[in-house]
Amino acid sequence: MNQAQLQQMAQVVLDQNWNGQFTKPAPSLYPHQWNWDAGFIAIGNAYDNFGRAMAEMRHLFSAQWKNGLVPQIVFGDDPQARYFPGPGFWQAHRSAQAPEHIQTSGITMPPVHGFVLWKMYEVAADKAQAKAFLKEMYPKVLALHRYLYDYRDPEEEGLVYIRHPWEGGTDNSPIWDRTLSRMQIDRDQLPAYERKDLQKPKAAEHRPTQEDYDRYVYLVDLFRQHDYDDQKIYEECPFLIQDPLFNGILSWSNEALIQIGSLIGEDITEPMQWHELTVWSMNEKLWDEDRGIYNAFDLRAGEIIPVHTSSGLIPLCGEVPTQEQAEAMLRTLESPAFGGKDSGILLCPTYSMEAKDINYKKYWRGPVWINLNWLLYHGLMRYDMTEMADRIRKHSLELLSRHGFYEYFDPRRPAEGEIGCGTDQFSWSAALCLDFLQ
Ligand code: 2M8
Repeated sequence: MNQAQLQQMAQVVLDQNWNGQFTKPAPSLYPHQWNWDAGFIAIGNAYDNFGRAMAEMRHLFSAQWKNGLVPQIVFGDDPQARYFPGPGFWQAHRSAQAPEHIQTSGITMPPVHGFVLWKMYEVAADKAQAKAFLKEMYPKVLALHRYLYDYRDPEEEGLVYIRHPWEGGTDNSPIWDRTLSRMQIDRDQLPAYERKDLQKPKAAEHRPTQEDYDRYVYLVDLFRQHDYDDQKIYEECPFLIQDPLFNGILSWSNEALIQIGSLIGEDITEPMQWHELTVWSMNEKLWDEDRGIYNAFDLRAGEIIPVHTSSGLIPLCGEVPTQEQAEAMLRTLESPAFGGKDSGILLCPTYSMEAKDINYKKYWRGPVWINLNWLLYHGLMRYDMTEMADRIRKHSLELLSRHGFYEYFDPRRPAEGEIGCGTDQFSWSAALCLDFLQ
């Protein structure tokens, strides 16, 4: 398939998943609007459909909570949509902070919006229109970051915690295993629920387990019992993790807020302070000198989580590491753990291949994801590591053009069984393909 054909097919996926108000991540598995998906999708649309990219972001932020939180899911009103947990389970209206006019979940997601807006501005054909859009959005993104630093960084370290695996975006990442396994769940006490994500034949094999879902549900139940009060949740929640992917993305967006604020003549004192502190703290607390990667930290247990997933390489995109640290990260990427040097593996597996429990087909426990490849690509480019960056871009395009716009991919060559996994017609795979093709 040539580039023009691939581009056209990616556009078709985005057109088909657009419902007039927002883009569904996938037609049946994810029928509402998701937070970081919306950001990646807006980047893809910014080239040829800037109006739709703006509408996507406006729809997401129309559901921003009064305290600044931007929800993980904004629910659409399609009566056919089948997804668990839906708005009735979340009961976000228990919080006085939730918006009244639209239904949302009660947690957030990686804060991609700052760099998404900056990227949209960079590629915009009509700079005056894009600048006006930045003016409109800047205070909203600033309010989101303020929420994160005010409510999710209790020790004022500059490191934001997530309180649910869904907030991290990497739902069943091995990073969460130990913390989740410490949670003793009494199934009789758990609210009754029915998963809707197991329709496809391989879904049970590829998606998170029942034990995972019990814990996801337990946490949502805890949040709603506390009416989504951040302080009470902080006191009681068994899952409080400072994740390098989340904080790396936050750093990139802090930096973008500084750029946007300077361009539109706003006060940038806050993002400058946030940026400096977060970068410093990530290097002080999360950097693993021996292994050339960033770790996560379990705030509840008070310990480092020394589990190596590609999340620990994402801080490259926010220019968190020094040049020297970045070189160590490149060596990590080239090592047998991530297979970056001619190992026949298509980059980049999401979990260290040296881990005994890597599973190349199981969601966030091994497969390649296009959004993480895209973040890594940009991170490597910032350090002029063009060879590895190009390899990641080429591998991404190879997977997409040969196998289609799947949700995630088995990186092995030859792979056993199917290479494209999860849902097809996946919006961010299509959107970031468009960006990779520019
Ligand atoms: C996946 O997560 C949702 C819950 O948020 C799910 O499994 O139902 C993750 O891959 C997440 O990162 C993504 O934003 C979402 C929609 O694509 O699906």
